[in-house]
Amino acid sequence: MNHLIPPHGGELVDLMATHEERARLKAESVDFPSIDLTGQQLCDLELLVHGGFSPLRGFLGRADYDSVLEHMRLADETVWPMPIVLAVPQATAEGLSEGSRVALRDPEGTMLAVLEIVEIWDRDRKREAEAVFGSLHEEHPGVRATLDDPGQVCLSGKVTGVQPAAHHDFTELRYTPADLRSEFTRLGWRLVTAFQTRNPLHRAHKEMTVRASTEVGSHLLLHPVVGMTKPGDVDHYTRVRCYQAIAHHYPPGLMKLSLLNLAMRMAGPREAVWHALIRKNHGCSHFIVGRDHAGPGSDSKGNPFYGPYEAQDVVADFQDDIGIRMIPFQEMVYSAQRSQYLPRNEVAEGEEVLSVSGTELRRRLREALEIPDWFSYSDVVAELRRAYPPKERQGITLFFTGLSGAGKSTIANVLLSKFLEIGGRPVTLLDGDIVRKNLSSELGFSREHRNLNILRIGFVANEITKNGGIAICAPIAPYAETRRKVRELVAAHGGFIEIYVSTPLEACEKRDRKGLYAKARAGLIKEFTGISDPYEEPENPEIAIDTTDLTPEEAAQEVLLYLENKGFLA
Ligand code: PPS
Repeated sequence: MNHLIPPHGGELVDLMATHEERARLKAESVDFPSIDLTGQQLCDLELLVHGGFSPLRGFLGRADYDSVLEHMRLADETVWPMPIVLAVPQATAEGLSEGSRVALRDPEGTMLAVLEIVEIWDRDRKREAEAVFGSLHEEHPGVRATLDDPGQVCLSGKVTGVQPAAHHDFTELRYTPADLRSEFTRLGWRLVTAFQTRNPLHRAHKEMTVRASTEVGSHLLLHPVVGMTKPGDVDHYTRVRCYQAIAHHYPPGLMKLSLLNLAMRMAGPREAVWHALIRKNHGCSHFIVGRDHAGPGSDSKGNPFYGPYEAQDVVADFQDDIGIRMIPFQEMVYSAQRSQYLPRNEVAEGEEVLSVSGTELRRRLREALEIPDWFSYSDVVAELRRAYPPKERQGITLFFTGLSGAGKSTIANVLLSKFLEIGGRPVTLLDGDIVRKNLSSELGFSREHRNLNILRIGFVANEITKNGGIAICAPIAPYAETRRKVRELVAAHGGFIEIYVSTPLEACEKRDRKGLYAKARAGLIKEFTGISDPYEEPENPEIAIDTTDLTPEEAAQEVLLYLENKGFLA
């Protein structure tokens, strides 16, 4: 069958303006209204302009949109499964009219393209989510993103590229569809199997991709997504370093690595069809579809959003129309007995197979535990260890909360000295008073201002934690919701330890070191926490300390013992 597939196939759309057109559009654009593109729109635009989304020549109009939602085809019956729309908030759409032109800009304000608006129409996000994801389950990341998207009004029409999107990382690995096609011709690669991924690759993937390409007698394109993937995935910088490491373990001359700036939707089977089409546009003849392709896994009850091989069934129905051959693949597992990988359906009954899940891998990285040789290559693991250091080298935020006079600043200052003595990590103290003097001097004590103050502290603490430092924060932070937001932000990048200094109001008031309680009681200070303003007690702090009968040294030791116990101190 292979000889039936035209090499590096199909017509390729190129929406980039010529040099002269570009100069003209730039001059004319002073009168154009502008749209600042979202992350997803930036990715979509890049693929539209370079033909990764061929045959599309712009953002979808209503008739194509309806047809795509309905049966994965454009209105003219061409296969196209994903609604590629330029959806903007109502307020942005006001003042725009059909027949006018708009400048599409990146976050730095550079005009990347011009859209000639042919149609302005309203999208139905609920219907769209249901059609694209086959679900309205709010835990599905794609469903949530669609329903929460502020873009309601769609602008469709002809797109003209003015400036290629700026990428400053791994530039040598970013091939456009035209680049890849001519590269394959130059190399003499007639058949090319593409492999899509959003994860670091290990031995199982290498075995699968080599087997798949060998099966059909093709070369191999490793085509990882570096645009937008599932929230929580390994960042693409780390992944690409891992791909570069694993590249050395492929047979020489078999594989090429190229990065794809795609914004994934996590739409499972429908997305698999889209991926296949995109790879055909990049000059590939074959496409591997494995287990749960482009699926977001399972919901919190453990129910998978898609069947493990559902994507294969759908791609099978469309592959002839698209003009690419699917190579369906089972999950690869390791047989200890045979010391080799094999597809799960080739495992003999009773044969023991080994595997390491993503969660287990992260646990081992976090705790600096062994990662077996049969699972991955040492250079890939070394890259992952650099990105996921063990707890003793991770950044930490110590977030104190409690009433004024509870002892937050005193303990925080003792800890500052202790950490400086221990050394190894940079330490920053973000005490309530310090922050109010330097970061939040214009803020008062209304609920709104307190929340803003805490979110600023959270932002700085997150930056420090991300970069491996220790942030000691000691505000009152009276509101649970804001504390939760800060936790959510920081916990993604390192340790977040909430320390509730639970010293009761009576003890704080008795101390009244700053004389503020007396003033508050006398009505001279308004909105004073505990007296005339609320304090919401933390329900699940990592540590709670009542300093009524503790010395600052004793209180600080409780925190240090906790950190030691959790592995944060070497
Ligand atoms: S908050 O609620 O987290 O934004 O407060 P924070 O930034 O920690 O500021 C608290 C310190 O400001 C002094 N102060 C007040 N506290 C509470 N309520 C009112 N109305 C108020 N006015 C001034 C007080 O000294 C707090 O310091 P600490 O270190 O907590 O005693």
